[in-house]
Amino acid sequence: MERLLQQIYDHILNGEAKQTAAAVQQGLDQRIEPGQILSEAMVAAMAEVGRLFEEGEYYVPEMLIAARAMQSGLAVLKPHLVKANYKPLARVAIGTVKGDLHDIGKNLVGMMLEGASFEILDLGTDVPPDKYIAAVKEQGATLIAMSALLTTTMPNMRTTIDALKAAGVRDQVKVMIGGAPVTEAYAREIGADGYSADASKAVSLARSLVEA
Ligand code: B1M
Repeated sequence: MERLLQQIYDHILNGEAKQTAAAVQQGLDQRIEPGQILSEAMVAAMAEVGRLFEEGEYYVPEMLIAARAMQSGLAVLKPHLVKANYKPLARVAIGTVKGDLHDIGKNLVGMMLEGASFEILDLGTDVPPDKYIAAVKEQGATLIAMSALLTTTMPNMRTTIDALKAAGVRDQVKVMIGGAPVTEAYAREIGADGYSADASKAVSLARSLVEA
């Protein structure tokens, strides 16, 4: 069993999507607990991917390829996690803010969060404030993750936070922000709960926000 979990871990680190899916299926066939496959092989591999990225050994392409391999394994695993009543850490509504169509960074953050046991509601790009509000009110999101790549769309992060307040749901949800032009100081200025510079740090930030 340990050998198979190690294989899944290695396939993810090497970005081998087909092999990851096949090894996850093999694990399920051998009656390994879905939660164990997720935490001991997949989440562990994505944590290592994050570490390698922070150490400068992996770059965005390697991280993306590994995240895609993780997702192919997750597609096989998900129905079994649902059956086993597996509880994700939190439901995260992620999107690129209104007016902004850049989604590569946002998708990477979403994949890394999914690899760390968060449930992802992907709201897409060009997301107006009312969609974030609906994700909280109607879908029970407890964490909002906003991305912006343009200096001209950054102010829509503030607009969204203000809209969450006006809708009376700001205290039901944590808000994290990121994207190339965004800074820690800007996060503080607009009343977000946190900022992260990259997808790996986004995972530790999200964990600390849901634990708080
Ligand atoms: Co655009 N673009 N673009 N573009 N584009 C930039 C952002 C730009 C810096 C290029 C430049 O001029 N040097 C510039 C912005 C200038 C500014 O505002 N200061 C720019 C511009 C001007 C534009 C247009 C206005 C161009 C035009 O039409 N005249 C236009 C705007 C369209 C719109 O959005 N309304 C536009 C369009 C496009 C394309 C459609 C062609 C394409 C996007 C394709 C897509 O996303 N599907 C595109 C691209 C690819 C880029 C660059 C080249 C690359 C962005 C990217 O994907 N990086 C970009 C230049 C650059 O950044 N070097 C540029 C890779 C990605 C992994 O990094 O998104 O930074 P990034 O995400 C990182 C971190 O920022 C962080 O984690 C990620 C991974 O570590 N992160 C988060 C991101 N979101 C996070 C959220 C978090 C936490 C961390 O928590 C919630």
